[in-house]
Amino acid sequence: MDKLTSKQIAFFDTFGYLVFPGLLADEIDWVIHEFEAVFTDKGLVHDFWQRTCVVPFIDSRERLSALLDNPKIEGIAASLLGDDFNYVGSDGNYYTGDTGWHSDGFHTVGKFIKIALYLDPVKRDTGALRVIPGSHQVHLLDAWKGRDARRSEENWGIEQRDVPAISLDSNPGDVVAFNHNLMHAAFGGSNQRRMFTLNCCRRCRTPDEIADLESYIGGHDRFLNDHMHSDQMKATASASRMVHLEQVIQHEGHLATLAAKARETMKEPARG
Ligand SMILES: O=C(O)CCC(=O)C(=O)O
Repeated sequence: MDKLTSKQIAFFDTFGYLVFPGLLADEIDWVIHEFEAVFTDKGLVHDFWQRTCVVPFIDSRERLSALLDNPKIEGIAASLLGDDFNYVGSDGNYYTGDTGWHSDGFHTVGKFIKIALYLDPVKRDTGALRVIPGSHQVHLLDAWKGRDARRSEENWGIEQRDVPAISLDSNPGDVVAFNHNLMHAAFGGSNQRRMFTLNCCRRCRTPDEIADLESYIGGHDRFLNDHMHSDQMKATASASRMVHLEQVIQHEGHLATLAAKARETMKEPARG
C-alpha cells in the first residue's frame, strides 16, 4: 500500500484533514459509474429537495467494496490509524443545499476518520467541504467557542457561511480525509451534489475504546441494517480486508436489536 509521509501524518494530527489532489484520477470514471449504479440498483431516485443517502455505501457493489483494498485508500487509513484499522461503514450521498457546521460526533478516545470523494467539481461557494483547522483537538471540546459555529448568528452575528474556515476545493479524482471530530460544513452546492465517504477508526485496544466503538455502531440503528457491513463486502473479502472488518463484526451484536426497535417507528432509513 502507499503510505503517507511522516509530515503528512503530522499535518493531519495537527490540523485534522488532508487533501490528495488527483489521487484517484485514473479510476474516477468507473467509480462514478459504480456510484450511479448503487442508486439505480436500489431504485432510489434523488428528488432534489432532500439528501438521498445510502449506508453502508461501498458495500453495495463488489467493485466499490474493493476500494478498501485499493493501495492508495488503504494507505491513507493505515498511515493515519495503523495497518490493522477498522472499516466502520460508508455513506453515499446526493446532497441538497448547505450542510451546517458540525462534527461527526466527538470521540475523546480512539481516532475516527472519513475518507471522502466529491464526484463533481466543488469550490468554496459551490459545495466544497469547509473545515475549521485544528478544531478536532480533544482538549477543545468544551473549551473553545469556535466549536459552536452552528450558532454563528447568536454567537458572533455572522452567517454560518462567514465563519472563518478553509475550503477544501475538490475535483473528481481528488480525495479528502478528515478527523470525525473536525468541525466541517459546505455551502452553496447544487441540489444534486454527489459525494461518498469511507469511515475508518483505529483498532480498539482499551475497554473505553471498545465502549466508544460499540456506541458508534449502536448509533447506526437509524439506518435500519442489522450489520455494519454488507454480506457482499464480507463474502468478497480477502484475508487482508478481513483485518479491517473483524473487530467491528465482533462488536456489532447489539445492532440488530436496536435496528428492529428503530424499524417500529421509522418508515425509511435516516438520510444521514
Ligand atoms: O459535503 C457536505 O455537505 C458535508 C459532508 C459531511 O458533513 C460529512 O461527510 O460528514
